[in-house]
Amino acid sequence: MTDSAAAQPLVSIIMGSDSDWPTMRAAAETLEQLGIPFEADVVSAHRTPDKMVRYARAAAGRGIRVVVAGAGGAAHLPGMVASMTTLPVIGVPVQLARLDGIDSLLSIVQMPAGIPVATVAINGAANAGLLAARIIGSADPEVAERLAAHAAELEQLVEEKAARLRD
Ligand code: RP5
Repeated sequence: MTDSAAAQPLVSIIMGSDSDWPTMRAAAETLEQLGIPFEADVVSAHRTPDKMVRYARAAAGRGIRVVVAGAGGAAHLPGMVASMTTLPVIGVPVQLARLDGIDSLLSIVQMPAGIPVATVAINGAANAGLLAARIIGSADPEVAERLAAHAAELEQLVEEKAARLRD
């Protein structure tokens, strides 16, 4: 679907349908802000199962360090990908029109012991991007510095809003 610049992507953002992109783009925007190269693609556990298997098995060998996988409804993509790679997989439950995303959340969060998926909140793609950045940042001091600066900006923003409230 898209690549950030020409650099080797470190994070793979995949989703079950292009209809997930309005939600998942927050992960891409977060990584872009933090200067972390990523790729994004549609990979469906149900509609393109062969592609999913190829993608999951090849990801680590291509230099991907973290997979962010979003899906809605019967959201099997994050768990299936996690079963075919040792890379960390972050699952994003995408909210659909029916069931408020509870179905997506429960499909992703209740993994059997042995195959972990780090599940973020329903539509929590921005936090998925940040979590992926933290994983990269644990071995990359420059990324860790950018994350610290981001947290400081957030703190300042909260204080500015609080000050306006007090005025
Ligand atoms: C899931 O089915 C996708 O992740 C998406 O959230 C949902 C609906 O897909 P579309 O019918 O909009 O393509 O596999």
